[in-house]
Amino acid sequence: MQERVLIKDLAAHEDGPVRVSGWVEKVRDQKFVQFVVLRDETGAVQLVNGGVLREADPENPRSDILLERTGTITELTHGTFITVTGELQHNERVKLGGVEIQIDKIEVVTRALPDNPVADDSGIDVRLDWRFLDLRRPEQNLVFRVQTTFLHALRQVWVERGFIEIQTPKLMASASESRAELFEVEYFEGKAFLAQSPQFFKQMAQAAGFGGIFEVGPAFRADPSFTSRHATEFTSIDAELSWIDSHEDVMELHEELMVAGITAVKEKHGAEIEKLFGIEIEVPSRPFPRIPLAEAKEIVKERGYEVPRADADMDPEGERQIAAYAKEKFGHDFVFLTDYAASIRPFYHMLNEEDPSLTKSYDLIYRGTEISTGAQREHRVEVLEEQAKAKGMDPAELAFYLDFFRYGMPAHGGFGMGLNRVLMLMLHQPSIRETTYLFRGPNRLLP
Ligand code: AMO
Repeated sequence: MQERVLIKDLAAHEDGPVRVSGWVEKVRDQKFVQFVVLRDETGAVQLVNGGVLREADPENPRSDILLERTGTITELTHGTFITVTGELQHNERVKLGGVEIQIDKIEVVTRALPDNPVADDSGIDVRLDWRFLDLRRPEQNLVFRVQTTFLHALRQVWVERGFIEIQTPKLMASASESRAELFEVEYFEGKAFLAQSPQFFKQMAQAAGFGGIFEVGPAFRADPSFTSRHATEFTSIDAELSWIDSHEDVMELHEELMVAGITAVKEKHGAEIEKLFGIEIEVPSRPFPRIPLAEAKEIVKERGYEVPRADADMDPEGERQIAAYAKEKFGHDFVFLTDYAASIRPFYHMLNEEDPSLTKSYDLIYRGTEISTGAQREHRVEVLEEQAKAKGMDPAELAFYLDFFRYGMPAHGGFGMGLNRVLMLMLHQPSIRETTYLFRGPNRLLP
C-alpha cells in the first residue's frame, strides 16, 4: 500500500497519487460534487469527489464503484476516521492550503456516532466531559505541541548544563509542603500522602552529590478552590542546583530557562499561534525586573490597591497590579518578587543574613499571575531543625528529611513552576483547564 502522507506535507508533495488518513471535519454533499474536509494531527485538506453518482448507470462501466463511493461520502458522520487514496492537485483557488485531493478510494476505519456532544459554543465543562473530541480542535492540538516544544527547550538547557533528570515518588510518608492541601490515601495497613511537590527529594539529590537536577512530574494539592489557576493535580517543573551563593543564582537559571522555552515556542509556532489565538509571543529580555515584596506592596498601594494583610503574600489583584507596573515601567511581562517574610515561607527557605525576618526567596509573576516559587535552602541541619520547630513542625516526622543534611550537604537552591499556568499565560488562555491535558479539580475526576 502507498505510504501515508501527513497533511502538512501535501503542499510540498508533487501532484499525483497520495494516501491520507484522519477524521472527517466537514462534509458538503452537493448534487454533482461532494467535498470532505479531512483533518489529521498536522492540518486539514479538502477532498473532492467529482464522480458523484446517485443511481446505477448501466452505460458506465465504473457505475458500481462510483455509486458506492458517493453513498459512503453521503453517510460520513462528523468525526469518522477514514483513509483516502486519490490524486493530489495543487490549485491556488483552494483556500485550504492550496491543494485538494480527488478521491479515488475511501475507506471508513471507524464510524463516529452521528450526534456531536460538543458544539462550537459548548462551555468548558461540556468540553472537558468530551475532552478527546475537544482536543481535536486545532487550537487545543497547538497547546500541546507548544508544551512539547517548551519542555524540550528547557531540557536542552538543563542537559547542556549537565543537570540530571530525576523522577521522585509521588507516594510519601509525610507532607512535602504544608499540612493543608494534603491528599491522604490508604496504604495497606497504614496511610500515605500524595506528593504536593518533589521538594524534599530534589534536595536529597543535592546530598547525593548530583549537582543540578530537574524533574517534570505530577504534583497533588487537595485545594478546594475553583479558580482559573488551581488544579488538584498539576504538572510541576522543578529544578535544584548545588553551590549557589544566593537565590539570585536560581533566578538566573530560571530566566535562562524561560527565555529558551519562549524563544523556541515563538520560532516553531509563532505564526500559528498568531493565526489561531490572535496573539504575538513575546520573548522576554534579561534580566527580568526584581522587586522586594515589601516594596511591591508599596508600589501597588500607590496605584490605589492595598493588599489585604500586611504580613501576607501578594493576593491575585496585587499580582495583577505589580505586573501592570512592571509592564509600564520596564516593558516586561515577568517580574520577580523577592525577599518574602519568613513568616509566610516554608521552614526550609534560608533566612537573609542581614535581616532574618526575610527569606532568600522569590516568586515569579508572569503576565499578572504567580507561576513559580524559588529559594536558597537552609543547608545547616541545626538551623533547619530550629526553623522547622519554629513553624510548629515535629522534627521526628521530618527525621528522614533531616538525615539528608546530617552527612554533608552543599549550599543549594531551586524552584518549582506550574507548567499548566505557564502555558495558560503564554497563550493568553482564560484557565488552566485549557492548557491541561486532563484537568483535575474538586469536582472533576473524569474522564
Ligand atoms: P509552590 O507551592 O509555590 O512551591 O508551587 C510552585 C508552583 O506550582 C504551581 N502550583 C499550582 N498549579 C496549579 N494548581 C495548583 N493547585 C497549584 N499549586 C501550585 C504554581 C506555583 O507557583 N516546593 C516549592 C517550590 C520550590 O521552592 O522549589 C513549591 O511547591 O505555578
